[in-house]
Amino acid sequence: MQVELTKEQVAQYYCEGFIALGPITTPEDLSRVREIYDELFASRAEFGRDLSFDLAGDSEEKPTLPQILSPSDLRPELKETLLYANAKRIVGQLLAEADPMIGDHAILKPAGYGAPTPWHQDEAYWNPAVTYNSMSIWVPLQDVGVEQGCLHFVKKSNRWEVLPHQPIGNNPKTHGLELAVPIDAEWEVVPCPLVAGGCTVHHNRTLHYAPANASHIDRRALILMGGAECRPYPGVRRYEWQERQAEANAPAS
Ligand SMILES: O=C(O)CCC(=O)C(=O)O
Repeated sequence: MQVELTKEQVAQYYCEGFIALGPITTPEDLSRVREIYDELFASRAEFGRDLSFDLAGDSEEKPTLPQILSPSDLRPELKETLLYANAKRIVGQLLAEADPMIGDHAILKPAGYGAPTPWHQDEAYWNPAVTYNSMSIWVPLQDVGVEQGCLHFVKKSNRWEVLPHQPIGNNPKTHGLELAVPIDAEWEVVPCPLVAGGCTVHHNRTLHYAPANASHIDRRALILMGGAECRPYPGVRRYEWQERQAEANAPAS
């Protein structure tokens, strides 16, 4: 099974900043990925705070949005799965790159108390001196609707600059970011429910969010990120929110 994007899907990604796809892997492959995913989250305490933390708060006991960075470095067999091969194909087709680079992370929204992932643009997390052309392929490992916390996107926000952000709850000790300006009623918000092993693909500037998990099943999502070579940002840009986080989290001297 090899994923081939249609011309319409490629055009929609560039025009609207995201696309939603059906399954990009087989049930057997997905089941193996889910098994590895669950093992990773069961042992997340061992990975240290550089690789595993609460994105939305600072609770070690009961994180409301636990995240693991680079799961395929921790479990290299993930790289051998059909899911990763097809994610790489999607990036390759959207960027016309034969061998695109790819990284990953994983976000779990626990059943019943998984926090919302606030509105944000991924680029707000990255180096302000650099311009990116990258994308995230967001794969739920079970069916996901609005009740479980599927992604929602603002159509055509991929064409915007990076908007002002702040740490979640305006607490600089928090890892996650949220938009620091109000949502405009004119923005066209599109929820993207998916079947297990389906995916959305969004650009690094596309505004997105995911509601809390109000259901009784954990929402497991694996996110593969791919991109083309970065270029220097044309101009000067500072991300004051990153500076506040760095200061708040610096070791006491
Ligand atoms: O999984 C989530 O709740 C958020 C994912 C996200 O923000 C992303 O993939 O860029």
